[in-house]
Amino acid sequence: MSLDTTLSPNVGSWLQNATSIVMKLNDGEDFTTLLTATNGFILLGTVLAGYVIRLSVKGSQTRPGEPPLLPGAVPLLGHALKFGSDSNGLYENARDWSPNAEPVSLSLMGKRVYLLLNARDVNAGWRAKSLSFDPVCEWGLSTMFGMSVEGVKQMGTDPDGLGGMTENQHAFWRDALAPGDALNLITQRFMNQLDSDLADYERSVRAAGSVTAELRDWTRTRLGIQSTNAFAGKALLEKDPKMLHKLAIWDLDFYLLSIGLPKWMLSRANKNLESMIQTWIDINRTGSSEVYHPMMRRLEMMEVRGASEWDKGSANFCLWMATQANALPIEFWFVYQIALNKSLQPTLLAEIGPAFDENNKIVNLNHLLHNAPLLNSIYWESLRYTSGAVSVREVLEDTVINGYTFYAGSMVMSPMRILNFSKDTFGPDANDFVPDRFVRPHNPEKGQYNPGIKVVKSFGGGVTLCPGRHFAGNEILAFTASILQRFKIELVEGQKIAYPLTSAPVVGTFPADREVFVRLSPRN
Ligand code: HEM
Ligand SMILES: *[C@@H]1O[C@H](CO)[C@@H](O)[C@H](O)[C@H]1NC(C)=O
Ligand SMILES: *[C@@H]1O[C@H](CO)[C@@H](O)[C@H](O)[C@H]1NC(C)=O
Ligand SMILES: CC(=O)N[C@H]1CO[C@H](CO)[C@@H](O)[C@@H]1O
Repeated sequence: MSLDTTLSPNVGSWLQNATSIVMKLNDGEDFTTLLTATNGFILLGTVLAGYVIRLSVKGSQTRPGEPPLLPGAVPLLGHALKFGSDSNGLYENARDWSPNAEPVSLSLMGKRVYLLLNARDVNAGWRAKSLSFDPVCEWGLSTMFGMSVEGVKQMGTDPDGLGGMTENQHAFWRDALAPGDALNLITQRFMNQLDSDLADYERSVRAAGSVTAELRDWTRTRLGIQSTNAFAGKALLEKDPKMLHKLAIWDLDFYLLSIGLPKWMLSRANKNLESMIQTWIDINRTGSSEVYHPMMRRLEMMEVRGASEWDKGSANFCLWMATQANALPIEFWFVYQIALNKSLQPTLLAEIGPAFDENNKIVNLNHLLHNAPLLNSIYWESLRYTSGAVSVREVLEDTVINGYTFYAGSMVMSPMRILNFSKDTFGPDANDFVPDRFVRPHNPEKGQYNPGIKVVKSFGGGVTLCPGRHFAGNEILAFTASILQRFKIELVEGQKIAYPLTSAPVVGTFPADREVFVRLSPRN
């Protein structure tokens, strides 16, 4: 057993210690005071400092068969400085350094992390039973979603023979959101909201002549309301109309929560989180039966396991977050790219027209999914271009992948963006946003690649492959087509082009590096 696993038995503590130091160094504050301000074993004084230095020496040596260590690890912190300030940049360094994108070792505060950088290794990682997502999930529930440690333990028990709830959630959500009746149900709930909301909204735009809006806020609100109502029923936003705004704050805070800063430094983040959990508890108390029934089913399973009301509220918050966290920024990028390239709109309008009736209500969603090739291409290109998703696993037993040994107690990270930007796969324009990438001919001799959408890994893979991807496609294509059908969308003149802010810590999708203002006016 290696020293580092004994010291930091779970993901929480290593990330906590690694990144809290990094963040503070970035703030330019005094190193020693900062160290003492953090919790976990890094509450050092001088005694533990020696211990940590020993660890980092260990961290900078590889064990037999381990992937080679990325150069540039500094004493004590390893690669943590770069990891904390620009993890995506660190993955790119590793990819550029490693011949054939073979696995690379990192040292983060003495903790070993393996990066998987090519599609074959990533797939092997997803298949390996000895690499587990469950400890990562359990850690996340208590650090970022406010569940009690007791509650997380209760989730792991099995009084009803359905298995631990961290383990069984993958199959549960896969089934609850699977194409067929399950998907139709939640899609219908969404579509019912969408048409009436956009009809109301169109009336207000007509009354005003046109509306100018910051696009990220706008998509967050308009799509966020519809999809939140679809999952929670209207009760949630009626109880607290600021919920979506609070979720946007959580998006900024989750990273601080995850690195385990001391409570006093996190009062805004905790207050915000607690108030969202409380709202989920409150709407349940009123006996609202509008909540999407699989979410209620999860609460019943928690009830059998003895979970508190608080922990059930936290579980619902977590699931709701998953429904919003990526879909909303993807919607932003989708609309932005359409507004940016004016030549796309005529083709798009011709494609989507047959899906609507004379009141601009969608009567044929299938048409949008299957007969609108450019619209679908831009959707998948948005997913590819803005994804910051990283598949994370903990090594439970020593595991061999691609001839390298991954030691128990270490972490494995597979950054999807590295695959998504591979020039081998996507060709010389892999780094550009190409709207028709997935409809153009595949013509490698001319430098034009169309590898098809299956290689876009923005929904992750393995047991944690996003179960919401079918619904996400439905809601995002329906919403985007509806606003194109109803409104002319123009960028306010004189703005610089926005790019993904790849240094931002994200749940899965990078935000834009600037605000974007658009003007909407009714068509015809
Ligand atoms: C475009 C929008 C979306 C993107 C890009 C996205 C992406 C992802 C990614 C990358 C993961 C983790 C995969 C991994 O660790 O390997 C994930 C997990 C998950 N997503 Fe999505 N997602 C989206 C929309 C949604 C929606 C709309 C829902 C709900 C209907 C949803 C529900 C979930 C759930 C429940 C999980 C956890 C799965 C598990 O651990 O088994 N997602 N998603
Ligand atoms: C919500 O209501 C359901 C059904 O009435 C109940 O089983 C569950 O314990 C409640 N959850 C919370 C968080 O109070
Ligand atoms: C707009 O999109 C078309 C179709 O993909 C592409 O050929 C063209 O280069 C794009 N224009 C700009 C300015 O990106
Ligand atoms: C460098 C790299 O990993 N390229 C891969 C990108 O994704 C495709 C499909 O998943 C693979 O075939 C490439 O090898």
